[in-house]
Amino acid sequence: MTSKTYDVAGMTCEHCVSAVTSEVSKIQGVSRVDVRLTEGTVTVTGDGIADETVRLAVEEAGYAVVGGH
Ligand SMILES: [Cu+2]
Repeated sequence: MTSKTYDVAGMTCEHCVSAVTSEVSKIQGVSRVDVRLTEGTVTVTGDGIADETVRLAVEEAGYAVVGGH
């Protein structure tokens, strides 16, 4: 199991946190999603999760992954 943190642009309130958490949680293999509003990040923990899959889920929620770690 690995954890990876992504920067997410556009989150401004708890609704945004819920939307991102909900979409990213749907990804197969994800066991934990931790969105930090003040830092503008989402940390995804699980097995075999591709960066591209996370990026698409964040976009589905209406936000964008920026940069890369
Ligand atoms: Cu919001």
